[in-house]
Amino acid sequence: MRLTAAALAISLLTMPALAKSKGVTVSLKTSSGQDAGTASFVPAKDKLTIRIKLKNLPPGQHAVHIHEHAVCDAPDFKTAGGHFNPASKQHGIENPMGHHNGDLPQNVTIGSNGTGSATFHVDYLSLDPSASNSLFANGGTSIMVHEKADDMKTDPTGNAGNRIACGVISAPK
Ligand SMILES: [Cu+2]
Ligand SMILES: [Zn+2]
Repeated sequence: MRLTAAALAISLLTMPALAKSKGVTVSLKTSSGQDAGTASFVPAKDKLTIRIKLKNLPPGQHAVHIHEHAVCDAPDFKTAGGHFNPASKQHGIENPMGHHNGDLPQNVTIGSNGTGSATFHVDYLSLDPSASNSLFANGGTSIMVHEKADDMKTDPTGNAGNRIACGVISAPK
């Protein structure tokens, strides 16, 4: 009896708490279906911490964005739609008319071994399912890596070129 009650208490406590406090981790795939690493999204006070650990990508600087649909159809990933933009702004952290909620403050650098990582702390994205800036809004969003760097100001794409890796972000079930 005691064991059963304890197990029930643990499952009741951990299941909703997991989604709320620990966030989500998603996997990315390249255009050819290779593993491109992971992105984790963890709430921290009034901010969201985004950590990306990428692999199997070409060396250099690459834009990373949150796109508006939770769909990553290879090879071009166009089904992910444009940048996540619930506030109807223009593209770019350095654009006076910006920025999209899906814009991140830095590019990621991929080294000669094809791997790279970055951490972002942003106050304009959340995991709160009832918020308009939630990554889970309207069925979810996606995280995208591009072939080129984001210039942080050119609307609507930052001149970042083709989409080379994508991961679906959806609420934990
Ligand atoms: Cu993008
Ligand atoms: Zn944008």
